Amino acid sequence: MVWPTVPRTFLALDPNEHSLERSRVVLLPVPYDATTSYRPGARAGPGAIIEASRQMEDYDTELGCDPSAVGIYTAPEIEPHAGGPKAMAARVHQAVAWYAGQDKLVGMLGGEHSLSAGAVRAVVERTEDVSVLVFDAQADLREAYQGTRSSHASAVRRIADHAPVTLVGVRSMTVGEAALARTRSIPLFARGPEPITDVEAIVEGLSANVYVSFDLDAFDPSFMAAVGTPEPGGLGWWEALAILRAVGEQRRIVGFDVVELAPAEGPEACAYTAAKLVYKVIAYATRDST
Ligand SMILES: [Mn+2]
Repeated sequence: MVWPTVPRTFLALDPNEHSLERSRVVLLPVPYDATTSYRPGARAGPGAIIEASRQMEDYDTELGCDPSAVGIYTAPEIEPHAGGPKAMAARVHQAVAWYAGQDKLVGMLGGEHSLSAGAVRAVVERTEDVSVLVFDAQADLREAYQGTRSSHASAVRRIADHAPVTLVGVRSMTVGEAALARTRSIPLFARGPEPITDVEAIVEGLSANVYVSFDLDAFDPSFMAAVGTPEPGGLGWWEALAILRAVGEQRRIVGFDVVELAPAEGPEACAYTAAKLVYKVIAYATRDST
């Protein structure tokens, strides 16, 4: 085509230039929510993130580079599985394993948080010494919730079945979850009245390889209201990015997800913020190769 077009891809990147073969990063949209117990709608999250990302600009002012230079392939959406969250996580596992098997850095766009366990499993199966850094307002450590062990409320518990977990941004949990975090010595950086500034303490507890699972409700709902379970007193934008930047600098990010955007529950700006977060994680994770 000789006329200008705007592709329906992440950052509106040219799909010929950013083909699977030529890209270092694969973004995998998974439009699925079924176990969401408060405000459903995360199934619309991946589409909203990609749509909003088409308005973003490519240069990273913080790092002084073009993170998209590594190649970012927007993969076809995974079809939802009506058999339930466990079957859906298995489908995610299958897809992430396939892309990761081609040496791609896979970023899953959710969708509800229960999907992350499938992606983590795929990464852990092919990479040694992986720990998972989870950003979340809730601990999500329940063994089961509403009759399933694969609920969004059990998301971190199911991740922990595959790899050690560090939790950041938590400000809501049950008595049982608090006890479990203590007995299992899960590093838990709760968000209180002050911002989390002890970045080194977080990074120190992580393995050489890190999978980042980012539930958007970790952010403060004042700028991230479009989530299923908004919780006051969350992380600030640069507060979270400082942690992610340090992880990218001191560890190898081997996979990530950004989940739980429920676009209908908040201002449209939330989808843009989520898209920008995805781009920042890509930037921190691939910085050496740009
Ligand atoms: Mn969660």
